[in-house]
Amino acid sequence: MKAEKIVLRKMSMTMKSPFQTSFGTQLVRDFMLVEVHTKDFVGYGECVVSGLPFYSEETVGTAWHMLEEFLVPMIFEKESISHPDDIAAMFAPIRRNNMAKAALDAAYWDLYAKQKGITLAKALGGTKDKIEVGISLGIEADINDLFRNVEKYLEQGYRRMKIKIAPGKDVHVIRALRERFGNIPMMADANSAYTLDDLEMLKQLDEFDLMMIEQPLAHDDIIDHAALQKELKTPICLDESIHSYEDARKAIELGSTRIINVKVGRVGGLTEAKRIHDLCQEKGIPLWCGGMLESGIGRAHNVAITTLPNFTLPGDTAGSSRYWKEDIISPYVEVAADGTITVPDAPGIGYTPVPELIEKYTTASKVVMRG
Ligand code: OSB
Ligand code: MG
Repeated sequence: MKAEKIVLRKMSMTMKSPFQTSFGTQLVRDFMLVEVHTKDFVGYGECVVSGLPFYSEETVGTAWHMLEEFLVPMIFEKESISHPDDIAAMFAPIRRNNMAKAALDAAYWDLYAKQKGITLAKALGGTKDKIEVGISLGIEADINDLFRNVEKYLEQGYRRMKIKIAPGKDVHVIRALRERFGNIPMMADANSAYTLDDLEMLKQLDEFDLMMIEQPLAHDDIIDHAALQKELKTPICLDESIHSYEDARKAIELGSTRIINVKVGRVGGLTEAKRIHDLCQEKGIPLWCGGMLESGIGRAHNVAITTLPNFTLPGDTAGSSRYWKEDIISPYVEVAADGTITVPDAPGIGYTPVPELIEKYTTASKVVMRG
């Protein structure tokens, strides 16, 4: 794969409704896209940063800097790239900046599959032609709005409800949902809002038979989570704490996590996501694919990675229309009435990025040519 041209884009898309977590509220998604152009194909990757460094330290500004100054020049130093795994190896000396790296890794995986004329799912070693999905629901000021959301997405067929919690919006919210909706598949995501001082409150959640509690403690912790897991019946699922295969290995070894949420951006790309997949399969740790409120392009990559066999729990890859009035791919990612997405069979990511729509939501771009 010989890149002739790489295009970097800053994107800004407004969601249908604000999404509130314990670390803030988002309505506008500022992120980046990268396009890798060869003579015959274009590979697309989404960089799932946001405007503010609250979920992770990376932002549009830091990712742009890393891509422009370091990552894209490294690609052009090579005559060509023979396999997308080489991208991860090439970027390894650069510390962290995983979302910036993942964007190019994803574009090369798309390119690789397109050149071979196969789906990205197949290129990654996927084994499913349908994936199961759930939905992530933000914190609502009025619990009736949350009730309405749960009702709406249950009706649409989503296979599990993930409820964002934060101090003051936790036990009573989960209790109210259990009382109203009965034994639906449900989990909670705290986005690091608690500490071990909240142990008694966290133990109260055990009563509600949640599938798991996601990232209750600090974003950079795997020690306290191990202590907490010993006290809880509910399985802990780490999100923010896992940036790599090594993080996953250590967290599993310590007993800090019984389930892992894999986000391609957070772990630095699809190659690393595959390594984590294989490790977790061997260790008996089930996975699901997390989301970063992606446009259709990042969403398509998430669909593809979820076809790997150890992604056994419904992920956060909801349909395009849950977020966007207008998505930048055709067709949209659609969730069927049974809560599944049928994996597309066109080569590469399988959904077609629409150049005019990409242009419409681009706020800045830079074209870098070989040589
Ligand atoms: O913690 O999983 C998270 C969105 C942005 C940042 C972090 C998270 C989320 C979500 C939404 O839960 C997942 C999605 O619908 O894309
Ligand atoms: Mg999370």
